[in-house]
Amino acid sequence: MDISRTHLIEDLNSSMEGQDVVFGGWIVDLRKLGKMAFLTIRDVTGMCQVIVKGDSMNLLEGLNRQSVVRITGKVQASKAKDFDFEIAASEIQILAKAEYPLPIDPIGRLESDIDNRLNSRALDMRNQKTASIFKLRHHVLSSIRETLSKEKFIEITTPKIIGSASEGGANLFGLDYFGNQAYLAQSPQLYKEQMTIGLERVFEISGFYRAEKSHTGRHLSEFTSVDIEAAFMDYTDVMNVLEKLIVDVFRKTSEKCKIEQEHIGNQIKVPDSPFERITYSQALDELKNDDIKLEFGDDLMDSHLRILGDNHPEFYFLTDWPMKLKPFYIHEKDDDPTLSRSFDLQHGYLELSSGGRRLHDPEQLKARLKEQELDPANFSDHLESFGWGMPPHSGWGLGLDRLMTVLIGIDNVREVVLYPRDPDRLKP
Ligand code: AMO
Repeated sequence: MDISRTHLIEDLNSSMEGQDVVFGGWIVDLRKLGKMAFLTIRDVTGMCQVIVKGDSMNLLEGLNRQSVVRITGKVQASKAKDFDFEIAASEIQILAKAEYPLPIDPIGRLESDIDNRLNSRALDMRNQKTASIFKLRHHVLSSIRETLSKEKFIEITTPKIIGSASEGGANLFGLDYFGNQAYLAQSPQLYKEQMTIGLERVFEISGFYRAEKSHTGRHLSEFTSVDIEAAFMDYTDVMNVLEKLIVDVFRKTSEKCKIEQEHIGNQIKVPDSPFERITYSQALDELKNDDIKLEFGDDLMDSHLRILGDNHPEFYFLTDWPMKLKPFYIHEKDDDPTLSRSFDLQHGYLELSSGGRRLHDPEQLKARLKEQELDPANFSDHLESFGWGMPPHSGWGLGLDRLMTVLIGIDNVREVVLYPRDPDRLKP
């Protein structure tokens, strides 16, 4: 059976009147009016109206919406208010029937809650709003790759099954690896640092795993991280790369994705740059004005970030955190060793990224591991590479799913992930 198409729906237009076309898609609407019927057909590029008369009417008996059809017909002018042309069908092939009723209404006329939509996720992709979220995600990924490639970063893929913890012991999923203990990677931290030895500037976009029992709109057990690492760059240099990457993402999607913005009901606004930069100590002062008294070295909790987020509702960097709050690989400041060359990128209260300058001296790194009660023996492969000429380097990890929620203007990461994994969801 021939299943080919001559056109996608977006290629059809009123100037093609009289032309024969073959296209395929799903029946969104089917209305019979006496001896004729009006079908609305959707493919991934758009929707159009089809008029059916004569013998083909028999085929429509018992045919449900969302069934797959292939239409052969002629383009003609239309009097319908939503379409300026339509297709007069000469042949309708039914390629697959959809069952009735479907678990969710893919058109979105009947609203389904997020759980039902996630349970029938493939069908949810026929909803134009959902499809637009994932088309935007595609454009965000291409923009990120374009920006980083221009800055001479090389895309790498590091292992996701690892033999020892890359970020310390907490929040690791363990698994049995042919009788040995293995883990799912929390981040590419150690590998990306090692790669600066030979490739200098690297990036990775991959799923990573955190065994956090968090039930929030911003935590997932499997999330997509954009990671970079660069030799001969300090933390302020990689902050500049991050800022450029974010501005490029917003600018390119706002220019390229007009229809998607209509479908999601949100106009993408290019953020002002440079982003505001405040230090951890300045943040403590701001909180003091709100009667929140924190000591130097206290971590900023969700409630504190909410207050800071009210003061700084757009993108801003929170820099120079106390060393004691930072992972073992973060470098101290030259003028004050209690402070680190590190930063978080925030959007309001939401943390989007963290990063910093790394220790590149193996002895210092060993000392920091011990300070944090980690056993250097578990990092022997990593430490070995530091003897091979490790350049000074910096990097960051950016939560792609969280960035998508900011771009789209929603507050649940589950909306922007195809099949989210959280403590309550392992299927489908
Ligand atoms: P961190 O642990 O802060 O840093 O993670 C970096 C960014 O990843 C995102 N993220 C998450 N998103 C969704 N669900 C989660 N459970 C989750 N955990 C983290 C956040 C966060 O800001 N190795 C360092 C980065 C570096 O220094 O290069 C790291 O992993 O947006």
